[in-house]
Amino acid sequence: MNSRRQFLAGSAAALLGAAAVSRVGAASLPEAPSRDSAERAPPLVPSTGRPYNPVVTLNGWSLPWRMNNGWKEFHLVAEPVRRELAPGMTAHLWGYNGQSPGPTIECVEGDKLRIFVTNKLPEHTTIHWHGILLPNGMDGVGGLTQPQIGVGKTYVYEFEMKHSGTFMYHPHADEMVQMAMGMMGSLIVHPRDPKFMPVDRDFAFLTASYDIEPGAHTPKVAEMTDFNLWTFNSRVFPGIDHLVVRKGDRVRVRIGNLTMTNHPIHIHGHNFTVACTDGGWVPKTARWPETSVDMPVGALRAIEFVADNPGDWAFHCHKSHHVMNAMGHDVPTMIGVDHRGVAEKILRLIPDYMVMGERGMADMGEMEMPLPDNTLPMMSGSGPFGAMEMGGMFTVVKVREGLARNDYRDPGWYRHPRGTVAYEWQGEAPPAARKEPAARQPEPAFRAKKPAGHANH
Ligand SMILES: [Cu+2]
Repeated sequence: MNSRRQFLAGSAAALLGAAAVSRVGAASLPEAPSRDSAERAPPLVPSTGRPYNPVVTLNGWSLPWRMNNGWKEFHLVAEPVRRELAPGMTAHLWGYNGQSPGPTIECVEGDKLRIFVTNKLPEHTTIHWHGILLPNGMDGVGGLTQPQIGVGKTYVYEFEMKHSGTFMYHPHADEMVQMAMGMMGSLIVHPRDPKFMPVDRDFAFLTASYDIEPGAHTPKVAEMTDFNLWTFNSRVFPGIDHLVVRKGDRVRVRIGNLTMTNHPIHIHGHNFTVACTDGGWVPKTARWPETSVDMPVGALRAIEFVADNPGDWAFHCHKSHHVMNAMGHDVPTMIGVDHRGVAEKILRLIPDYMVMGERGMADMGEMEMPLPDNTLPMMSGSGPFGAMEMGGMFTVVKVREGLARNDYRDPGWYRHPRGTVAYEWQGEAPPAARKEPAARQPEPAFRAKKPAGHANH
């Protein structure tokens, strides 16, 4: 864990950070803690203000604040950052306080918030507080509700949190560019009564998509549809934190979608209900069981389930091209094509050439194809049974018995009880059950009149 201002997330200092009061006085800017690592910080337990059960931000952290005469003061710095998408690939993005996404802001219903926003980008920006009911002039729409925050300037947003729930923040200035560059963060408002909608573990992340050429670092900001990296909190499998939960825990996962398409997020081994949207809590009588939730663009959903089924459960977007990393996808389907003869000829010209796809594309999960620097294999990651052939929006919910209450450490792979894993049939292969095909009838002659020139039409 690194920082520019000796902010040691994960240490006792980080926990005290929430209580840190400016030494310079009330008129000064609050500290703007910063991180340059994609490592998940432990939940930020509040030591000032109203109590709440903090969230765990996948590959992220929560922003410490200071109390100032009844106001909770945060300081966000919009700036260029470097984000490791997974080991082996770093992107040059724009974000907040050293990372993209920016730190999660956590507060409590009834809190008075004062958020300082300093702009260290090369162009103007604003911040919109998505889903929050607030005075119009605090809504952060550049040109409509406020002037743009110029380069080097600091603006102050002040509003009272009137409702609890699951929200996010992002710019409303040069939006296409600034969101394509990764400017976003989660905004969690805890209920004033900690016994309202309680859960044992509460995770949060945002989806983001990027179009970064293999070997490049900076996303193509004018891309509208053809993204090649699909991320949870600007990380791709196998770089995304696992969700470690204790058997029997009630678990909430808060998801926000800031990509340009929808994501059906799917869990294995459990079913869940949608407990909250960015419009508020869903009454219990209005919930129904699901195993996938379709995440609309520009929306948030908090799903909840009881983790009653021990194991390593896939948790992923169900669009199969969103569980892949960067690849060219104008690839012809080669299944069933024998192109060995061709490959030999090509190999004489291009020594690294690989024949792909004649039996499907699963081989790519294991292939060591030479890649340019700073890119990731299309599918990667290995599990206890071999290559997992995944990328993008894929991670694992690890349900284990007897974990300590605040233990989020990786427990390793699940050890299946004897006799509970799919196994290979060792007996005789059954005889082919197919009947002899009936004698083929001669096909009727097909006559087509082909145009032989342009003379006749
Ligand atoms: Cu998706």
